[in-house]
Amino acid sequence: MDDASIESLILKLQNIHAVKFGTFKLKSGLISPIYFDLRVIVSYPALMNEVAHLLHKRAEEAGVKFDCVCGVPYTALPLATIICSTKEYPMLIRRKEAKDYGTKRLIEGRIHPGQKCLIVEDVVTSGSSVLETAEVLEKKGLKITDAVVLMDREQGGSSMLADKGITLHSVISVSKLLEVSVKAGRIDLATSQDVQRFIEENNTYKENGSSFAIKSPKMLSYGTRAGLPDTHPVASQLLKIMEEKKTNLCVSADVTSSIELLEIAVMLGPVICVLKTHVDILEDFTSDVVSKLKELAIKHNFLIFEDRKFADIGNTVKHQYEGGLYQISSWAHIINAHALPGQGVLQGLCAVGKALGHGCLLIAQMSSQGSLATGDYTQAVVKMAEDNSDFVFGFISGSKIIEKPGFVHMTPGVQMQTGGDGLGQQYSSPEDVIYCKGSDIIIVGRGILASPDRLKAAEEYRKAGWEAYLKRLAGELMKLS
Ligand code: S5P
Repeated sequence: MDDASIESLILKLQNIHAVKFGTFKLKSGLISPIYFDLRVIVSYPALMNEVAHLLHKRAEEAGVKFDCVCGVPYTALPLATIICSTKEYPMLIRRKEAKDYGTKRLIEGRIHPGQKCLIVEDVVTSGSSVLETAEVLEKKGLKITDAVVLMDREQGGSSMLADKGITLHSVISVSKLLEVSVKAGRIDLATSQDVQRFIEENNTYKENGSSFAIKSPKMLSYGTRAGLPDTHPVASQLLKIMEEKKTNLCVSADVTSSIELLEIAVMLGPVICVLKTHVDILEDFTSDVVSKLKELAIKHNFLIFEDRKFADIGNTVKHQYEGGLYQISSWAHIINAHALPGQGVLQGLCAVGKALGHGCLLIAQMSSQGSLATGDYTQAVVKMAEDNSDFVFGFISGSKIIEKPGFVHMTPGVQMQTGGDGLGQQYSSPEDVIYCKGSDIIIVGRGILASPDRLKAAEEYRKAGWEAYLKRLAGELMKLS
C-alpha cells in the first residue's frame, strides 16, 4: 500500500472529524488526548468506498486467504458490505442484540463450517470486540485467522489477538497518524508526544496481567524516551536526533588544530549525534571556530559537547563556563562536571546554562584504570543527578547506572579492539557498552581519529553501536514476552 494513499486518507479522516485531538473523557473515565469517531464516515460515500478498498487491499497484500467476511458491529458492517459487494465475497452478519432477543440467531447468512472468515473492524484498542466476534463465529465452526482494521491504536490489541491465533492487519497505526499529522502541520510535536505517551501508558494488554510488558522502561526506544514527561529538553533533543539519524555515536574530536576540528565536523557530522570537544587543547582557538561549529551542528543535526569536566566551587565554574577565552556557554549544548565539589558545582553551572537551554552530564564513572569514581561515589552521583534534574540530564559512565529512561548514559573508552593506550585508558567494544552494559551512547576518539579513513571508521562505529542497540531492544522484548 503506497504511503501517499495512506497520508491522504489520514488527512481526509481529520477533515470530517473522524479523528480529533484535544481532551476527551472516554467511557472508562480516562482522559484521552485523541478521539476516534469513525461512525461519521457513513455520511461520506466516497470515503467509505476508499476505506473499504484499502481494507481489502491490506488483506490482499498480506496474502490473507478467506472464504467470507464478517464486520464487527456496527461501524464495520457497512465497510464489510462494500468489500463483499464489490469483490463478491459471501458476507456474514453478527447480531449484537441477540442477548436481548434470545430466540434470534447470533449470525445471519449461510454458514459453511470449516470456511475461513475474515473479520473487518474500524478501530482496535484492546482487540476485545474482534475477539468476541471471532469467538461467536468459531462456535459455528468457522476458522478465524486474520482481521483487518482501519485504525490500530497500538494499545496491545494486536498482541492480544496474536496470542489467540488472530493476525491483525491495520491500514493505519496511531504512530503513522501522528507522523503524518505533524508533517502536515495539523498538530504540533507536543500534541504528538502527548498522544504517544497516552498510548504507551494505556497498554490494555499489560493491564490485563499479561507478561508481555511493552511498557517496561528497559525496552523503550530512544524516540519514545525523547517524549517522556521527565526527559530533560536537551536529552529529548538528543534522543530525537539519535532516532532520526540512527546513530548513537559521539565522536571525540581531540585535535589541536581548528581546521582539523572543523574538517571532522564537516566529514563526520552526518553520522554522529554528538561532537565532543576539548576546546582548550586547540592551539589556534578563535571565536570564529565555534561559530562555524555551531553552524555545522545545525546543518548536520548534532549537538556540541564541551568535555570541560568542571570540578570547582560554584562561583568559579560559573566564570569558567560563561567567560574567559572560550565562553563555553555561548556554543556548547552539553557540558559535564565532576560531582566531587558537591551541589555547588551544579548550582554555579545551572545559573548560567539553564536559561540558555543547555544541559549537563555528571561524571559517575571513568574509563581510566584505578578510577576512584566507583561504588558509593557513583551512587552519590546518581542521587545528585536526580536532585538536580532540571539541569542534569545524564551521565558519563561505563554502563547504565539508573533505570529512569529520561537520563542518558554516555560511555567513553570505546574501540573495536579492547585493551588500553598505555596511559591508563581502558577500551570496551561498542557491543559491550551498548548491548551488555546498557549504555546509550558510545564516545569514540582515537578509534576513529587514528584511522586513515575517518569517515569509513565512523560509519563502522555508528553501525556497530546502532546494531547493539537494536539487539538490546529485541533481546529485552524476548525476555519479557
Ligand atoms: O572517563 C572518561 C571520561 C571521558 S569524557 N574517559 C574518557 O576517555 N573521557 C574522554 O573521552 C577523554 O577525555 C577523551 O576525550 C575521550 C576518549 O578518547 P579516546 O581517544 O580514548 O577514544
